[in-house]
Amino acid sequence: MTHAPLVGIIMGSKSDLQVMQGAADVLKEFGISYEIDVVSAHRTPDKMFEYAKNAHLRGIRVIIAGAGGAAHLPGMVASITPLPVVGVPVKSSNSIDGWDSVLSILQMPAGVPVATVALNGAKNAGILAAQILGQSDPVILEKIIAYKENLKAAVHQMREELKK
Ligand code: RP5
Repeated sequence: MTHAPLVGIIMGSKSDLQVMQGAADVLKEFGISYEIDVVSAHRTPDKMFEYAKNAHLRGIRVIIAGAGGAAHLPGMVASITPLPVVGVPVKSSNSIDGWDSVLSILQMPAGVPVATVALNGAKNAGILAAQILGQSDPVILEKIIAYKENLKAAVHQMREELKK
């Protein structure tokens, strides 16, 4: 992406990339600039603090944060940044079916929201970030409207195929 990034995608480990790539792919599809980085709440807390403290000053408008296990990254980033944070619970291999990741990200205290998507739901995180940006950018909004039209058309197609 050539423009200054509007969305910051961060994850607790490079092992989360396979899932988090889903958010990047959607943003690319919508033509939205993003940056992507590994920021660990537990292993690089200073970097996490610095990232969350400065992201809005660098022009980032939405943060998508993914992590697995004791997934504190999205919540801790949300506690520092004024930006909306979309949290992606990543099912890490040693997890208890991913519930650890889901609950760590979902169960935030009142006052510090994280918009939590489904387990491994990075694609929806990308769409949600686009929708947030679309509220102040008519070009992105049009793309989201077209995207939803395509979803509808795909279901119509399914119905037609069933009739055959
Ligand atoms: C979390 O622990 C990461 O977000 C990742 O989902 C999980 C495993 O990390 P690695 O051991 O693969 O670095 O911090």
